[in-house]
Amino acid sequence: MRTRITELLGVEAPVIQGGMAHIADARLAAAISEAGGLGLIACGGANPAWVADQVRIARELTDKPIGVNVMLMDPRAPEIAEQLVSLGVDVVTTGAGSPAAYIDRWKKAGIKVIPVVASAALAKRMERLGADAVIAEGTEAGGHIGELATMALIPSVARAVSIPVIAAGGIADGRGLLAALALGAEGVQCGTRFLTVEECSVCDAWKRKVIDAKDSDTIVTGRASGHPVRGLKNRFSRECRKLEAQAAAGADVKPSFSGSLKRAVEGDVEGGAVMAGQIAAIVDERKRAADVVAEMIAEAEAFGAMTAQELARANAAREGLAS
Ligand code: TUI
Repeated sequence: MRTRITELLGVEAPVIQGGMAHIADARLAAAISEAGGLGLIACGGANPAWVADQVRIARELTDKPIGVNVMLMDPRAPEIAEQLVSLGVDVVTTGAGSPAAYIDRWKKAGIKVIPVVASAALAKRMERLGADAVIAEGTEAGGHIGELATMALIPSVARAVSIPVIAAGGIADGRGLLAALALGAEGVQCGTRFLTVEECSVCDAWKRKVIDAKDSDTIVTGRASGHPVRGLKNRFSRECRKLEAQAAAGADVKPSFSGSLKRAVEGDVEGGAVMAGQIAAIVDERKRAADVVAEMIAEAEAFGAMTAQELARANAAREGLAS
């Protein structure tokens, strides 16, 4: 499956891994890149020495392209951004802010720059500043989110820019990839889908929660703070929502999000922020990263060749196999 994204990145499959701060390490990134997609190491919440170490390990595990994700709300983002210039990574994706201050520096170092955007206006700005592509991430996604849904955001962003668009938010199988291509994207970014793979370091309880999740099992906290974050319902997210409701009614209370993702990553899946997207509803097995990527491509190609009637039959058969 070739698109401008596979050409740009030098990969076989137009499937890239979501940032996933505190989670995505060399092992996960290398597994996805080895599978023909693009794996990334998450710099969010990490120290520069850890990032350098993980890039070195990923280089030992694969000869394929490797990226990093920079979380721009991270206080250490400026330091990490500078460090990337000498680390020899192929691609940088950014999230939760504007990477305007860093794009020139990264491009001059030969790094492909792909910011996450949540609107057509920001996509246009990123194109003007020299971004190689954009990731348009809908509100279905896990973690820090924007307002627009993927179904509306992708065609809007694809119309607004001429650089290639990668769709994110709510995509976890070949049907999602095919739908994204139909809406004008030339690749997809998946986070939730890769949470449960064998090579992903999150604890078993987190994987279990993703596998067990129904479509209504995610919740958004932090809207009042201006930094909405989607995660799975648990004691932490319910308590946050309760405090947010009390604050809206005038009470002098405020939920604390600091350290909440780290807590969950360390195994406290009731007391921490277990970030995941709405598509957790259809993620129901573990698999290896390589199988996830291969099956996505095969399914998108097979479904893409079908008539409407055949699609209905194929979907029915798919559910029959799943249950
Ligand atoms: O960045 C993400 N998702 C994330 S980051 C993260 S780490 C975290 N840890 C603790 C608390 C909160 C977060 C977990 N998930 N996705 C990319 C993304 N970027 N989605 C939306 C945006 C975005 C939104 C507004 C990007 C830019 C923007 O406006 C930029 C501007 O300044 O105009």
